[in-house]
Amino acid sequence: MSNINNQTQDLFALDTVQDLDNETAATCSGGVGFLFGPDPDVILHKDPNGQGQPLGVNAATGDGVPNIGLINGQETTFNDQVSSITIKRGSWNFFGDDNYRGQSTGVLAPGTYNLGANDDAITSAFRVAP
Ligand SMILES: [Ca+2]
Repeated sequence: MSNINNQTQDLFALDTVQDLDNETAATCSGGVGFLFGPDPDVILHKDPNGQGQPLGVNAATGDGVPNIGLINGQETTFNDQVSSITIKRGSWNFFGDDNYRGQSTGVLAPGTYNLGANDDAITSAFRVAP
């Protein structure tokens, strides 16, 4: 009888783990970057000057999002559509191809940037420094 009760409690513990928010889950899994978090480190915008549809990005230093057009196997509408970037935390580099390849913006500190030559080209984002 007590064994059955213990098993029930373990199942509830698993449910609690699944309820962790994305940021906590990312931290637990080694800091994998993610999109759509509630407190983004970076906001990608579809229009210049921090305007247009936003996409929140989070990642630990030394990590990033290898393809902003794909998250959990689902397509977003942001690949090659970003025109400005607001960095709230950290120093970041943005790349024209997936997996941090191709033409890059160079390392950017917190602030809002219009992408200019990289307009509608960004595909991946990497956090270089805290
Ligand atoms: Ca691209």
